[in-house]
Amino acid sequence: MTDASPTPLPPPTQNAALLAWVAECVRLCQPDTLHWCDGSEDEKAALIAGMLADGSLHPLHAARFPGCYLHRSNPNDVARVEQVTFICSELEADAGPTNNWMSPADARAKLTPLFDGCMRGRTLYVIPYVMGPVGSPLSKIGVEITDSAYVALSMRTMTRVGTAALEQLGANGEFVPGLHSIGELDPARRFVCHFPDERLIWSYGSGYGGNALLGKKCFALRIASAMAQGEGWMAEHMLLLELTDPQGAKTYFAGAFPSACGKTNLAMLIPPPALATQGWQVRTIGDDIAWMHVGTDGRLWAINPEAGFFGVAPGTSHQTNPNALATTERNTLFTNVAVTDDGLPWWEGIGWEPETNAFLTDWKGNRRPFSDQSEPFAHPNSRFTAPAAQCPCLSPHWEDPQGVPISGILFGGRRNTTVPLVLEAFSWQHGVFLGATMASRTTAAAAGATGVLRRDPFAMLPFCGYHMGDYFAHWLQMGLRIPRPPAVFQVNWFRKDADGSYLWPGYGENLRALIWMNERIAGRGSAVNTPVGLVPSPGDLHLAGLDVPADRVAAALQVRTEEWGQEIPDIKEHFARFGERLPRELRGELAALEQRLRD
Ligand code: O2Y
Ligand code: MN
Repeated sequence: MTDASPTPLPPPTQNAALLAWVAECVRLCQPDTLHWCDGSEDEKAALIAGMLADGSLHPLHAARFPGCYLHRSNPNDVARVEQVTFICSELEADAGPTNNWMSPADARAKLTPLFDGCMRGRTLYVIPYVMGPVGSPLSKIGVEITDSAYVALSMRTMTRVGTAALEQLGANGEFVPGLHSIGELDPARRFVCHFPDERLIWSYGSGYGGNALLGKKCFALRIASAMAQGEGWMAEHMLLLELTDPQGAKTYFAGAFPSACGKTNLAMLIPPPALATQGWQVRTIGDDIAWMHVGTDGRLWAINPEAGFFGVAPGTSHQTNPNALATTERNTLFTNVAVTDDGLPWWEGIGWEPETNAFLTDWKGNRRPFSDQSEPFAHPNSRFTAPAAQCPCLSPHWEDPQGVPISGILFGGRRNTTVPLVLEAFSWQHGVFLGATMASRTTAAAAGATGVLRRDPFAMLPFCGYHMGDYFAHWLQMGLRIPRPPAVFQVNWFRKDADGSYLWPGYGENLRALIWMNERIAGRGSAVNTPVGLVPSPGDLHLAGLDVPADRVAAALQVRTEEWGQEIPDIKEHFARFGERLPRELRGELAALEQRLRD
């Protein structure tokens, strides 16, 4: 429904709180036109037509990529911006040492003048959306107001938008409001502010991904994590996958990995032929975010709150992730990839090369010969926004309203050394210690230096909406509330030998670690008790058909106490940041680890 005053149409909801907030935003932002998104196909066609006309969308090869388009973001706006992402709790202490903090009053004082009149000459889109399966008791409603048609189009893929959301909201339901404007796309006037006490989001000055699609990192992680702490559930930066064994038994895993560590690849894993023949299967539930609640049966049940994938394009190929590639063959919005002269999307690591005399248009819109390799053609953080429903390996249970029961939780990261391929925690509390001390080498997913080792507890460093020490305590508390808790594992697909070569081939072969975890969960698999956890010996892994020398498998699994010893000072420094709010149980786990290493 589009409304250009002075002939207002009746709004499509009776929800007084929503109507009041929309009116307040209209007064503040002063758009020329107001559009309530209904989620219809006509609306999608109109958004696309408008963006093609204004040049913010480019058609791709219609026969090879039906319904697919390319968008180029401003070159100064290509990733999440952690340095201008704020948690605006009343007390600075409640945002904790890992978040930027601004007082709610200061945030309002800073951002109100930016929003004031910012939508003059623009359309204000009201996007009601559901995070989670429509009608699920675990799903939640958000409403994003934005002046970006790109955001309105992307939200349709990443969430369930429109009438269904307003129906679920009803006249009195609660929603998380998020106000967004691209503003002038000036990095100096860019802010992503979260008000956890009010459950409100204000984002100004960026049109890119997680800064602008407010349902994703802002709501489903930062605001939801604060809600979950108060309400006794968990909002986590986790993939969800379904493992089916040759007998047809299904086991569900959740996995936390820092940004761009292969979460999407693991969620869409293709078993190696020897294991596929035996009947092993992996199906996807989600690739980025999990909301988890304790069920009446005492298990932890998880939903994927999202409806699409916002995946990293570079490196995605038929070799690395054929399922992701197949998902993006239609109805997909590509952002900041390159394009061939005949309209094919292209990126580094896509698995095929254009002719050497071919020309490509790079992510900045510059056409140059492919032989000019002076800089990447696709931005390293270029993305595809694709509907989950198109994923060939999607689990039929991905939208089950009650979620799926989680039997195993994985914590992973990019570690060249120290962390073995897989280990099992001794207990839930030890698992929380493993999550709290996770570390990984940084990638291009967020602005900032890449290749630096940083502690990223639970892969939530950029996404925890409150004090990280309290978040650790929440995890410990949840352990007491889950009568049948999942087993916890740490994994590392990225360990290297002394020459810098990966010891483990990764990708589909990671299924072998999953199978061992499955065996442990079932009470069958054996393990060696080491100071850092329960580790399989090479003979405990299902290695049929694996083309890796035995000594390299052994090296991938090795626990070297001297390397772990070197971790201790770094973990102490990391823990020191949380001061009094570091749960004493974690201090105890650290002391116990030191003792075991000494023994
Ligand atoms: O949200 C962005 O702007 C890019 S980063 C991203 C995108 C999809 C899923 N996860 C992430 C992440 O940084 O964790
Ligand atoms: Mn992510």
